[in-house]
Amino acid sequence: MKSGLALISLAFLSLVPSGHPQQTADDACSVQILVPGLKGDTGEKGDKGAPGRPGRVGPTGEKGDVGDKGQKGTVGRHGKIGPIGAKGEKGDSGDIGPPGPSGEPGLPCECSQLRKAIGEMDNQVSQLTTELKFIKNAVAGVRETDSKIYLLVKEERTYVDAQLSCQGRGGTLAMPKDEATNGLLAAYLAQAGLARVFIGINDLDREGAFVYADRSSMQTFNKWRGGEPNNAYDEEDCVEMVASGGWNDVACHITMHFLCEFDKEHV
Ligand SMILES: [Ca+2]
Ligand SMILES: [Ca+2]
Repeated sequence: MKSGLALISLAFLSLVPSGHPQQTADDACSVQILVPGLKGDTGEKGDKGAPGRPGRVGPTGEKGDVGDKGQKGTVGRHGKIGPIGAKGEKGDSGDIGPPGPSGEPGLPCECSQLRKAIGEMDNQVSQLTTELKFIKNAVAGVRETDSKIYLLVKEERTYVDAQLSCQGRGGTLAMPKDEATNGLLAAYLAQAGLARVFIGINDLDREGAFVYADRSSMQTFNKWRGGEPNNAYDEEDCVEMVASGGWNDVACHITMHFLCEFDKEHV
């Protein structure tokens, strides 16, 4: 091919004689055909190229042989404190030490006198307790529970005057609120030989709605006698206790003895 494309200038070869060194004006009008020249000499070696990209990770190799034993390490940190051990057995007693120095002389002891005084006071307290009990039960004739003291007043009073009398003494008409207290008062009444006394219960505010003298409402406990309260003659708004301990509504204007009640906390 290249040989086929050899530079040929037909007109130039035929019209320009050889040895004519100068181109004429006619050269500008000549037809030129360019063809590749012969292969040149080998060039110089180029500069070293940039490093290529890392290749892909190869497959896992086979397990190698066991290596040699390493060197001994340094001492480790102290471990945690362990649990407290069981108590050991008691050891033998030590030898007796030498006697200590003598103390300073003490004051003359008055213990025997103090003991004697305390003993006398104990006797006095005991005697006073006995006397107080005698006065309360035999002279004043009171009865008591853990929290209350009861006094039977042998004076004839209407219900209202009886309540005022009890209040004047620092208490109120007796308000039995449980079986034990009611029984204590019944025995008190029977021992005194009385048939009936006023106690602190009434329906003065609202007919049929009996409340205690301190206006507290009746709870589950009551000791009404059979058929009572009957509000007889439409005038029974106060309450008496009879010797058996039973209750009965009666007229407030009649007079009879009465039972007072006192709080031990306020005595
Ligand atoms: Ca009534
Ligand atoms: Ca009645």
